[in-house]
Amino acid sequence: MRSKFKFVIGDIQGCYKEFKALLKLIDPKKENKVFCVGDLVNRGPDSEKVVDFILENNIKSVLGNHDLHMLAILIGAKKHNKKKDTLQKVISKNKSLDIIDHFLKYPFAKVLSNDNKKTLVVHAGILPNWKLSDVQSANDELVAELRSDPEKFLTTMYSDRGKAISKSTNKLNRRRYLVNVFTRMRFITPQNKLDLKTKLKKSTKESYLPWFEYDHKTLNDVDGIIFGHWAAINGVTNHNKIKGVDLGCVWGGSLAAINIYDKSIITVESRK
Ligand SMILES: [Mn+2]
Repeated sequence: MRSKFKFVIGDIQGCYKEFKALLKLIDPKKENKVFCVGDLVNRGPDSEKVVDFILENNIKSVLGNHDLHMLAILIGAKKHNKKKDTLQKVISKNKSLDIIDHFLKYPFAKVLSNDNKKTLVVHAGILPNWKLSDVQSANDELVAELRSDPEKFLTTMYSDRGKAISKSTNKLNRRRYLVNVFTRMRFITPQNKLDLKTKLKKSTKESYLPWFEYDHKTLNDVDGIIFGHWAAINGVTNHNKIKGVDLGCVWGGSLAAINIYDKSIITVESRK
């Protein structure tokens, strides 16, 4: 069966004008053929307009770190940081419950199927030793916990937990680590330890490599992986099956969409 989704859109981060311009190019008939890679909001100028559009048009996405951050603020687990966050208008909209309801439907990982081909979408990345079933069970575990007690989840998820989990890891640290893998990871060691500080192209720490440079077991089960989150690499992975789609629109780059059928990329320049 053909997926209704045809394009995966990169990190919008409140860049409403560029988002609308991109939709005009890739989905002129408004058939809602797009799936987003997360970080729909924050840092950019028009998060409240993006949120309105997302809710009105039932746009689907995986969760990014900024989406979780917005949820944490809306639910009262975290304060809006005036120096960095640009979510004031979202908060004052008086629509918190609708926004929370909508974003809580988003998973951390999603497989889009098209013509017997499968594309995995995540915000930041996955662990190299995970098979697709492991990706799905980690996703299911987080989603179940987030939906059953959002307040507790969003209050306790913040941590730079980068140490890999084992069977003995307690539930809270396990959850923090998995959230970091799906929504914040860039560099990782062969032992699955995360460097959550470095945002550049290269880690200064020895033995840390970009997560997509390892052999990935999931690639035995899917045909490709699409991720966002890492504007500094400008989508370049030098990997024929793992593609980055965050071209840093909010930082003056561009907003991109990848066609999951032919992997072609369509971009709209930042209007900043
Ligand atoms: Mn991100």
